Amino acid sequence: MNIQLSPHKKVFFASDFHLGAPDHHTSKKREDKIIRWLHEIEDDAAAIFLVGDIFDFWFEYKTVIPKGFIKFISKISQLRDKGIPVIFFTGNHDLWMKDYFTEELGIPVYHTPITVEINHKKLLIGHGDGLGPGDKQYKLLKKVFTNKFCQGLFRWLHPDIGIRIAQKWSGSSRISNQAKNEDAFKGKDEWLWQYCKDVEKKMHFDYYVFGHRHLPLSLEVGDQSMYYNLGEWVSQYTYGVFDGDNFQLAIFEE
Ligand SMILES: [Mn+2]
Repeated sequence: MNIQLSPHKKVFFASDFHLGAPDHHTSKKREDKIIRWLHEIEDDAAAIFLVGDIFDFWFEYKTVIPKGFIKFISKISQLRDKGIPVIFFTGNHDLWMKDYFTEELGIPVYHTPITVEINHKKLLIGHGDGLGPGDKQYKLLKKVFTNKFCQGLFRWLHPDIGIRIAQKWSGSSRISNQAKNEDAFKGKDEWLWQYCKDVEKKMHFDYYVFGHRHLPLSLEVGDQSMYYNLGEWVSQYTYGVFDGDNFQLAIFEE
């Protein structure tokens, strides 16, 4: 993908909205906040990358999608009608996204990191789950989650049952992550940072942009190379903005 920015235009990045969690009321408040953010940036936006875990759970049945999120989806639809490219990535919570958003709104959905060139700067963008060393337990789980047969079995459960199970599971994995203090900065053991350094040895990127960690980070990968983690929107409301020269992390304050 190649983007050439006109003067005063910028590219925006955000991840880990976790819409739907932890309950309907809290999620609705967050959804409204995201919409206000999108409204604020839309005049400047040359493109908007939503880098995974947009939904706390998402699954596309053959004829059914999960209820809810209608205001968020309408806002995205409005941005698309204005001609603003919106790019989705799946995260570990919504990896069951298929072609619904592509067919309805012309939004590409990526399941793995992609290379994007913006004003001759090279960016590697992805959610970040399952990359780098370690996290063997999740990597095994991802094999089950992405297995066609397992997905087929899940699809045959009635959505009222399947989605309830998935939401319970999603909530419990979040709580156990908090208990393990997964969200704390791990210093040189930050495995996504290690992943960036490994890639950089073979191929240069000016910017590595990931989500998944729920921890806003800006770390040097090498000479003229930075790793940014976008943080999350459950309590921090952080996003990335690139104007063609500088990448910055910002907080949506209103
Ligand atoms: Mn997440």
